[in-house]
Amino acid sequence: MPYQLLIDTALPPTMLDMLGDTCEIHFLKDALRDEALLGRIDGYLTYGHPPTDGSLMDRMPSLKVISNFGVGVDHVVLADARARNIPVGNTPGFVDGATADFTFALLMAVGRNIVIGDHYARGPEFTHYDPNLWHGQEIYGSTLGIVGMGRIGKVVAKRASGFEMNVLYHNRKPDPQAEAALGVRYASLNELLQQSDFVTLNMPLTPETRRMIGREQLLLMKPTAYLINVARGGVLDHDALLDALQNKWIAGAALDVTEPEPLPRDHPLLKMENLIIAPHLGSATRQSRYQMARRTIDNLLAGLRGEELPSRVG
Ligand code: 8YV
Repeated sequence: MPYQLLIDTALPPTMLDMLGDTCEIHFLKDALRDEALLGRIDGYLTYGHPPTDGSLMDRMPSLKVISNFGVGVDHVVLADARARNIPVGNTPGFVDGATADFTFALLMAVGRNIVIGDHYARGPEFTHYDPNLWHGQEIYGSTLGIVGMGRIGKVVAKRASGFEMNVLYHNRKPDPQAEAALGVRYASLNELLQQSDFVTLNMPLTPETRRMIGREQLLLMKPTAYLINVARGGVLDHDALLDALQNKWIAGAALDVTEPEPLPRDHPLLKMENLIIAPHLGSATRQSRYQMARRTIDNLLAGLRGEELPSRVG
């Protein structure tokens, strides 16, 4: 008898191959209208960040495991899963390099006007080379402030050393090992915001980090500085960011994540020229996606068999 598996979004062929004939797959949107089906679900693979709390878990009394594709599980109420003895798996370690690379891709793109320059170079206004245009912020030798010195933050710091950047970081508490290994310096959030040419947000979304960067924090940044968010949209107040970009409190921003995601198509942020936005591509490489898929399926199958999950987050 195959296991009954719930998914929220269609899985790619690689993941279907990994599952083989172990599971019969059902879509969340159908199961939500069919209590009998929900009652038979053994495993839930969260692929597209579906909000998952105790009220949904209670409708799945046979649920043995929730396996999340990705490391961030802010969309799953872990306390509710714990209270119901449902293990939750995630994919730590498989997104770090790709997400740090993408942090740098956004940092360089926004600091060196790559997107706006691309539009200009394709448009009718580009009639002759003009050295007066698109002066960016030097990356080499500038100060990078990393908010969140976890796995991804540390890889960002390694990338920064290649650019001979001066790196400040802010974390819940100082990390002397990271300081020794990476040559980074702990700073209060305010000091980091005041001194950095680039601020990258690399922390998880938790009740403590929700809206950690708002009006007060953006006003502390240099008018020549850039903000990069590859964490979760919820760590940043988007209304405050709009004010910051419109009133030139900062030079620009680059977002890989937003809240909501996507932003409504008529959201005023989408009209800002000093903003670059990407559709949550931080870990979107063939290599990372494959490894994330492997760990997601391994967590799922272990949970279905009542075994310890290779990566259990809650
Ligand atoms: C993933 C991410 O692409 O791992 C995470 O937490 O944010 C991304 O790298 C995403 O979660 C998968 O849907």
